[in-house]
Amino acid sequence: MSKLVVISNRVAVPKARGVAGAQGGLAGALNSALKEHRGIWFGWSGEECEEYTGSINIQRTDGVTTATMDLPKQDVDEYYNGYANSTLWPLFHYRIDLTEYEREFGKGYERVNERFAESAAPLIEPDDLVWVHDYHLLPLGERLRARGLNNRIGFFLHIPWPPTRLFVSLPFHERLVETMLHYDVLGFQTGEWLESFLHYCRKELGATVDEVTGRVEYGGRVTYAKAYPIGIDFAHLTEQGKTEEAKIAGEKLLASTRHRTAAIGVDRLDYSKGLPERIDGIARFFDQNPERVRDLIYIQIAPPSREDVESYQKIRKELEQKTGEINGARSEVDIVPIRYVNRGHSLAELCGFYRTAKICLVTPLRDGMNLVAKEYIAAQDPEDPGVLVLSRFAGAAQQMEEAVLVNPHSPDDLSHAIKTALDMPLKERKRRYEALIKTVRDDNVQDWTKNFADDLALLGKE
Ligand code: ADQ
Repeated sequence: MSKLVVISNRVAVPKARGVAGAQGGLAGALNSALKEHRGIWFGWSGEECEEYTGSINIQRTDGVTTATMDLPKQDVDEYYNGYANSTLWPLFHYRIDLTEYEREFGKGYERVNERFAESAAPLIEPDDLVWVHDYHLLPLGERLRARGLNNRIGFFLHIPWPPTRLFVSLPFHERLVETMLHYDVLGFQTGEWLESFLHYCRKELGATVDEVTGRVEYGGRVTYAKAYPIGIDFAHLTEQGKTEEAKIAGEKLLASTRHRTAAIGVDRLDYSKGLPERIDGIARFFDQNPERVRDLIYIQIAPPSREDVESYQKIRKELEQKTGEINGARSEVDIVPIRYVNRGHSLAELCGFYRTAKICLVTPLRDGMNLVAKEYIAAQDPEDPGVLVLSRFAGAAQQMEEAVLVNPHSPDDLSHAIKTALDMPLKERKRRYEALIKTVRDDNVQDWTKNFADDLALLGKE
């Protein structure tokens, strides 16, 4: 029987799941996938070594085999902090202003992708399905093919694919996309990102593209590109929401609000998540509705990430400063309107917080999908559900139209959405919840995995 080999930048063993949120939504999704198939998960250990040796460390934890390698500091600087997180991440989130085009980063990225290929290839048997994840490893499929692998190899991009006009600002953009066309299946979060990718292939590469089936023919190879919107592990989250830990967390939050409505935000501390813009929206709400300052308390949970990258240090300072300003201007003896917590929480605790908070603000400026939006809905009490305020620019908005959709750049729009959410009658909250819970429950991560793996096994196989 063929096995599933998952390759991503980092691996996260099941017991570490949800602890710091550092791995983002990817960790939970992949652990579910690997438990179902007889899987191996390969990636960087997160550790630095003196010199690259190519040796791998294999472990078996809770039904999942993980294989990891260490990388030297120069690789981490150029590939991870450099090309992945200072070039591709900002560019793919439409932040050309933050994008760094350093030659050394590009070289480091190619070198490390070659290292991934070298170390992963011996783990792959002829019939295995190989599933590569995310922007760190765009060229890996081509590198594996260069080592003679004829396996079915698929790739899923967790973040947006930028419009062609932005993407062409990347030096050697053709080379990068040409390498991607060595995968058999390319997955995107939404139809919008998929369309941008297909547009690029047709317009810039001159590939033969069938927009309906996603078939792309280029250089004698055929690749299928499709949208596979990622979901959450609904059953697991529901279970966690019923635990004593969740109950205690929810009660603790409720007690601390002193009869005010709690609104919550849960995000990795990242400029794509629209955090300073969100705080501006809350400030605007207080300015426009001074009589309601005592009605609302906002809790922002945002553990730091990628702290070695300068733009991440800046966003942290900016958020702390903005929060401080609002609290300085609006606190009273018994109220601090914004609470900013910068540490990780278990999924059970998050479920407790989600259920207690009557409003959730998910307002990224750009986001591949956004799993927090889905987790919040999944954790609600069906008899008294809270309101999701969701950015139009999150991939999730394409499936979750019954949320209160906002333009995260506009403080007025945010302020208006907060007021709408605060005043929404129970009947309307239930109507929206019932529509939203359907997609969150039915389009879950198990289906996502199955859809991708099924297509990877069969799509376009001649
Ligand atoms: P992320 O950018 O990390 O993921 P998101 O989808 O919101 O964004 O996932 C964040 C995950 O981290 C959620 O599961 C959340 O519960 C968890 N998390 C956040 N803060 C936490 C905290 N303080 N403690 C514990 N857990 C915390 C990337 C893309 C997204 C895409 C996912 C999955 O950027 O667009 O949805 O991958 O494909």
